[in-house]
Amino acid sequence: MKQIDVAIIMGSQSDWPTMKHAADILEELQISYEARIISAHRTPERMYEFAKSAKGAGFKVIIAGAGGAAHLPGMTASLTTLPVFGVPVQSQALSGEDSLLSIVQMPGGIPVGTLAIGKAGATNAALLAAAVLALSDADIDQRLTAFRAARTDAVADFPVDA
Ligand code: RP5
Repeated sequence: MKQIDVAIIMGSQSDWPTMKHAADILEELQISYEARIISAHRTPERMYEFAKSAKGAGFKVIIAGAGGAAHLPGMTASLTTLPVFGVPVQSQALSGEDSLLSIVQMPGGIPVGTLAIGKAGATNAALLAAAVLALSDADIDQRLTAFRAARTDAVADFPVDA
């Protein structure tokens, strides 16, 4: 069975438009991933099963997105030693500040690498996952380096009128 490097998990189907930005980056960098809906409060047993078996299944990094009282990244991190990157999804009630604080304020001992709210966070979670994988994969390192160089090349020296 082919090993999949990154698991993208999210609390709800409604998180997918945000988390798809992580998937898009991983596809661009030709990094294998699997995206799943896993809710800490609606499907806690699915979360437990996934997190306990993720390392054995060959995943190397977990990207976890959730909104509101966003327990998923922290609970997942408590059940595995794989690196977990948390993406605060923008909530309707509090614009994602609730998600951010829920994910970022982990007590010392169980780390969740927390990204920005929304699209930027999902994008950067994928780039961080790529950076982790690039440490032991020269092909990914090359593609990530080229990705970054393209962003640099895209910046003009001088502004122009729109
Ligand atoms: C969280 O509740 C999810 O991560 C989602 O961001 C939020 C709202 O979920 P839905 O009510 O849209 O399913 O568990």
